[in-house]
Amino acid sequence: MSATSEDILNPQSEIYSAYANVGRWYWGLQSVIFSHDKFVPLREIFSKRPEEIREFRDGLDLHAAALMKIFVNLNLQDLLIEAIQFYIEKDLKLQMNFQPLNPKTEQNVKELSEIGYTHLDSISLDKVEAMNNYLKNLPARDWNNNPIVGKPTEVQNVGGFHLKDVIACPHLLEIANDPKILSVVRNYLGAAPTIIVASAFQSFAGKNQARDAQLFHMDYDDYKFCKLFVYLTDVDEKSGPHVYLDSTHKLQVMAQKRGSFSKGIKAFDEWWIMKLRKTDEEVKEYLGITPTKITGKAGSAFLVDTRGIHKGLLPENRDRMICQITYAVSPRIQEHITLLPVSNPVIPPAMKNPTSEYVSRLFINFQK
Ligand SMILES: O=C(O)CCC(=O)C(=O)O
Ligand SMILES: [Fe+2]
Repeated sequence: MSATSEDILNPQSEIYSAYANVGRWYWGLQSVIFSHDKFVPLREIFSKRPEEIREFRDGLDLHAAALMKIFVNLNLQDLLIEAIQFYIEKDLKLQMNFQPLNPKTEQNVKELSEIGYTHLDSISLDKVEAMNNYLKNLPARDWNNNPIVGKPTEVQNVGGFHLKDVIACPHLLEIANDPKILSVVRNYLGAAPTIIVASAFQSFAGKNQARDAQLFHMDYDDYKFCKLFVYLTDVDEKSGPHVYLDSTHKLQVMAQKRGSFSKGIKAFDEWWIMKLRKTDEEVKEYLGITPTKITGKAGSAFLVDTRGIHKGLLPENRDRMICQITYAVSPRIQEHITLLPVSNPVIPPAMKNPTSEYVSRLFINFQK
């Protein structure tokens, strides 16, 4: 259920605080863009003066309109991310503390940059079990918010959970704030990340047709973003692995494919840009890339830049349970929720630090 505007504007509600912070954030970024010559090239796209950002919606609208323009221009993308990091460090003056890279995490960043995904240390089985035990007692929901756990509908192969339940899942936000993972993400994105999505979903086996995100597609969650996936069930080739087309998150790689496509650039764009879902045959014809299936035991964790072409394969023999966290550079808040109090037992004391406070501010109320 969505909140009313009175809820959002009521200072007593937690929803107010998340949205008010997002409004202030957008206002602050505009101030940076308008007060430093270095960021002049961004003003054509981020054209509103700070005083025109009166509430979070003004910021969200401005950024929604800017997304595709920044997406296709790597110079502007880098400059925007620099402005965001400048804003966080120099204006917000947040004392965040991301772990320095070590050889392993440096390799993670390199793989994300070059291939588009990277494997992380597995989550321990006791944590996975606690997460599964928690989730299996909750109703999954379909796109209309109706509970469907264990009984997939005719037209839907995947069931998700309510966001308010997902954020209270044992270990999930703790894993999402793991200092090693945050260090990889921070270094990959180029700015301190904001978690904008926390989700858990079950893909049902035995359906006869792949649907929605089970077909190849790209995500457009933010200017730069990546997703953490954690398998909560064993995933082999037949139980719904995440499937990725290596390096398709790189504009340079796609530009090269586009330029050399036998049927021309126009045909390529109609497929790459305009067609939401892409078939396996098309992938072969347009890109000639063999898909990588990411398999792994329950507890396997990996980061993916899902700006590249990907899907979750329809499971044949066993349901797949997975959870997913999206890290972005801007606070593209997606759903009205009551924030989880930081005093909730699923939040370990070590998370009460300025880094997690920034990263998780759309989901956790650090004042409560
Ligand atoms: O289910 C999967 O493996 C991928 C789902 C997906 O497309 C996404 O989370 O962006
Ligand atoms: Fe996706």
